[in-house]
Amino acid sequence: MGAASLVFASFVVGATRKLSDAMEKAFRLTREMEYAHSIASHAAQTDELTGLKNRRAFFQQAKQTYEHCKRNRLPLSVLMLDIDHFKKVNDGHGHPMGDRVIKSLALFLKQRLRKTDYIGRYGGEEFAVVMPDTDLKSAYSVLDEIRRRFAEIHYPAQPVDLFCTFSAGVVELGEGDDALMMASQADEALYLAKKAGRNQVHTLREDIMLAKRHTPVDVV
Ligand code: GH3
Ligand code: MG
Ligand code: MG
Repeated sequence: MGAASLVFASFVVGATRKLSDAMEKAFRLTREMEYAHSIASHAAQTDELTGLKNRRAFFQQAKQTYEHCKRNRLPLSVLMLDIDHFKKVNDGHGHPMGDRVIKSLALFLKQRLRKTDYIGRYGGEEFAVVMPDTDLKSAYSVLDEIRRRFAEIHYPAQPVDLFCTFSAGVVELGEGDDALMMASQADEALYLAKKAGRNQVHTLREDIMLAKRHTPVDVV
């Protein structure tokens, strides 16, 4: 009887150890899968060149911000930026220089915008920005200052250094029925900035534009 108990006890100990090993392995595999999933999901939302949100991820977040600001009656501004004469940069200085300018503008925006603002790479040399809790006048001022400073950067090149500018459009909550519509209105304002001579920020509101007239400087 004593021997049988001993055999049974050692069987239980062995089985418990195997079960515990199997559970530990299962936990480890689950953690590894979660890690792999988070890497894949980050990659699916991120633009490879700039590390910014890609267009899809940007819009997912923009929709949420739009709903939040609308529900809580908070101001919200949406911006669209496009580098001026970018084809000339690629044609005159090569694609790697073009990439460098895109990366530089992405970093420049990241450093100068607030932590709560977010940026998406909307297309090749186009960026979209959401500024929660920011009205049109403030968004316009911030962006115009960024535009002015960005135009001062020079990229060493031959025979002369390269300077780049961007044009931008800004709209605020109310100028569009949803996030997508706001982006399309900001695009319309951007088009006005291009048409007016580039290297400038436009809104669809005359009063804001009249408050801060500036001379465009087409430097590329
Ligand atoms: P505009 O002032 O009217 O915006 O003129 P633009 O020359 O910038 O016009 P457009 O938007 O047509 O040109 C954009 C160019 O950007 C065309 C495309 O080859 C280039 N491009 C798109 N994506 C990339 C990229 O990732 N890297 C580089 N180097 N070039 C890109
Ligand atoms: Mg473009
Ligand atoms: Mg362009």
